[in-house]
Amino acid sequence: MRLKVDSGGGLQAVIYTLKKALEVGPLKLWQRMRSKNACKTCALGMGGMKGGMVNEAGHFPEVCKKSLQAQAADMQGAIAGDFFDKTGLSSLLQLTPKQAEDLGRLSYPIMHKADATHFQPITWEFAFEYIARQLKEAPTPDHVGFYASGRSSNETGFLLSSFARIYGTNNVMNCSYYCHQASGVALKMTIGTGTATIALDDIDHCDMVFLIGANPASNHPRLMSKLTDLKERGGKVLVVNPVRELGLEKFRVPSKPKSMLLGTRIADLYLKPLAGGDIALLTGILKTLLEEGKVQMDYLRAHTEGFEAVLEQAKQLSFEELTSSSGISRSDFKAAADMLAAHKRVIFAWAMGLTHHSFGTDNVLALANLALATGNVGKPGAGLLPIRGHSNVQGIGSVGVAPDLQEPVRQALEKLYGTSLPEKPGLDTYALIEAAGRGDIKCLLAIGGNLWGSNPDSNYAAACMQEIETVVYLSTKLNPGHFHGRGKTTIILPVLARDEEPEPTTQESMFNFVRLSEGGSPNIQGQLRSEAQILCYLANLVLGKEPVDWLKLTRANEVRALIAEAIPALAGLKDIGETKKEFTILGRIFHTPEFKTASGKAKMHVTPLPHFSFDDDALRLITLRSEGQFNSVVYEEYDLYRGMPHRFCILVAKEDLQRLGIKDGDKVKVRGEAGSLDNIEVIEGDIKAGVVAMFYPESNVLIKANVDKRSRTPAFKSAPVWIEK
Ligand SMILES: Nc1nc2c(c(=O)[nH]1)N[C@H]1C(S)=C(S)[C@@H](COP(=O)(O)OP(=O)(O)OC[C@H]3O[C@@H](n4cnc5c(=O)[nH]c(N)nc54)[C@H](O)[C@@H]3O)O[C@H]1N2
Ligand SMILES: Nc1nc2c(c(=O)[nH]1)N[C@H]1C(S)=C(S)[C@@H](COP(=O)(O)OP(=O)(O)OC[C@H]3O[C@@H](n4cnc5c(=O)[nH]c(N)nc54)[C@H](O)[C@@H]3O)O[C@H]1N2
Ligand SMILES: [Mo]
Repeated sequence: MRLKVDSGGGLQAVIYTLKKALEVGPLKLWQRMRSKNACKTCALGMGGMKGGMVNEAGHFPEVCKKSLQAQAADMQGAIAGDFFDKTGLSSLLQLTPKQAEDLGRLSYPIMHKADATHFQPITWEFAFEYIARQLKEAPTPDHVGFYASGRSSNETGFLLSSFARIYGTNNVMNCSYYCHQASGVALKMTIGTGTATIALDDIDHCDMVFLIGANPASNHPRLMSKLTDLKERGGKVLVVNPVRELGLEKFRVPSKPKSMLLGTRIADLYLKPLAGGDIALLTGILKTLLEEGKVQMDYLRAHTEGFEAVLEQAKQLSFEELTSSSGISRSDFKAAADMLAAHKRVIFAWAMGLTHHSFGTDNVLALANLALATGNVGKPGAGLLPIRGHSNVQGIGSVGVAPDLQEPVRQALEKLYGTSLPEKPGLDTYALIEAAGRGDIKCLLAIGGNLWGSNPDSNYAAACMQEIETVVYLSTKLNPGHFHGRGKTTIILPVLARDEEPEPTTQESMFNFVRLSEGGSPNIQGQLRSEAQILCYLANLVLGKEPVDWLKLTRANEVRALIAEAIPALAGLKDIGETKKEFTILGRIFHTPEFKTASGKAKMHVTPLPHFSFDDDALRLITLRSEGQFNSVVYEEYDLYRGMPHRFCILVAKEDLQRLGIKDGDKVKVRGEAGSLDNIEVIEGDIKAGVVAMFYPESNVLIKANVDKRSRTPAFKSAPVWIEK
């Protein structure tokens, strides 16, 4: 019998917490959890100057199993000094994500050269000189790429962007291209800004949440306490998700006695569309509202542009087309339309279920159209909320870790540094992989993350990365990407985590709130350095004192002064080190319907229904996160929520099992466009027929990169696969 719990959160989260506390020491863990540092996991935002486990509204305790998981992991011991002598590359290549994570903290720099059987420890001095030489000797600056995951601070992000641009390239990219890029693009097209239109506080004033393509029960647990609050005050939640996610049906919030004991019902209406069926579903709801005369025409006329064409499209498409393309019945369109029309303050929240498609930008545009047609953008307690991933993914974007700098920022940087910056557009993340495959990248500097593991088509990604002369990783711990995504030469540098850094740093939450982290002392003994220090030393070796004294920038205050000068929205960073005054970025939260477009009106865009050209036998694969993982880092192999006992399972609907003549527990081969996986265990689950789900990153070997033209984000959620007995 397989273990499965009856609700999200609850006792299993508490037991896990106690177990982890015992492993690393309850007092030590408590002190770390309460330290004045922004939470390390998702971008919901927690901690900072108000102390750990306190949210933006000052509420305590905000308990989350995930933040404990990340914290306890950073408190593991160090990898032994002779580990790499004893363990060759061939063994390192066999490590699973969990095994790599469980090795513990990296505490000394290591290097691997082509054809060597082993990594070997090196000194920092050697590492700096080696990397600096590679940067100086690259044929052109555009032969170098810089990648950052969303964990680094604003200060590190700004240093990275400045260093790369002064060095001479715009090849500065971050994990956002595989994450919420489509949201940023679509929001900018619609309202002129690329982030949430609401503050955390707005969730306390909404009367309905439209939650689409997201699983906060596992990935943003603290959003669940907001949803239980909403339910307790009589509000409604509509969920759109091809998988019936247990925690979105019933959730137990550990810090709320009643919810913990009885569980809180979350979804009032749960619609299960086909993966990739969201545009049809959203248009179906819009068409229903239109027919019932419930579209907010006065709002559209006063505050939007382009609505006529969007409404016309909804009129023209037939309910038959919308039903077959979404997999949702006309009566469910009506149920959703009625719920929307009955509520005055609706928040539309989404995550990867919308962005991870080759039409991800259209998905978000279609959602924004519905939010506007119901008059829900630009008033308190209502609006658009992209549920962001990494704890500071939004912040590093705000400080310019992106290939395209906004023109005013670019000009400000040129003025600040008194030098001209490169004009040639930089590569996005997937373009970098392709360029590497062509032999056009000589050096890659990656700050955190797992670029290989986050890529579609793992074998192709490995082959491309292995063409790079020198790959440099800055990392707290090891992951399989360090070995599969190695270059001809690979250097891995051990870094301090946010709460171990000697200098205070800042982070930005998904609600545009900037917090200060005070740093702390290292959890382990070793030769760890901060990311910022490493960048400054390297810049100093490569560029000398030009055009700034890079060594002076090891002091975070100095970097913040530069950011404040270059980016007016972040002027509050100037003296945050002294005042400790955390702040909300101005001009992004809309409580009135006046937007940052040229006309001040929101722009609506027609979104065509996607066309899938797979053969009839193809199933649509969703690759997702299990309950016990953070991106490519796996903490627990068992997914208690979905009853999936290990990483190599496929969730299949009953109808599909019958059609394919297979049953729960069978071992099958799953074939995708890029590769196949044998011995995959079939799990019967509550998932839309025609759709199957597997865990990321293991399933990335199956998927060919099919990227959205506008956001350049791969279709991680609607890839064709075939099941073979
Ligand atoms: N514990 C934990 N927290 C995390 C992370 C983690 O790995 N672990 N990752 C962080 C990061 S970087 C991110 S980006 C976020 C990710 O947070 P999510 O976006 O919630 O993560 P996914 O597991 O990718 O799940 C997406 C959800 O979308 C649904 N879905 C898939 N395809 C479709 C579709 O076509 N339509 C609709 N409507 N739904 C669909 C899936 O069934 C799943 O429930 O979480 C962040 N927080
Ligand atoms: N098939 C499929 N692929 C996907 C996704 C999917 O849903 N399906 N999701 C995509 C998404 S949303 C994202 S955001 C990307 C994730 O892409 P990335 O952000 O590149 O990957 P992570 O797995 O978050 O990176 C984890 C690694 O970061 C390092 N690390 C952890 N903490 C720190 C730190 O404090 N400092 C430093 N320097 N390093 C640290 C550790 O080595 C750890 O193993 O993957 C994408 N890929
Ligand atoms: Mo993400």
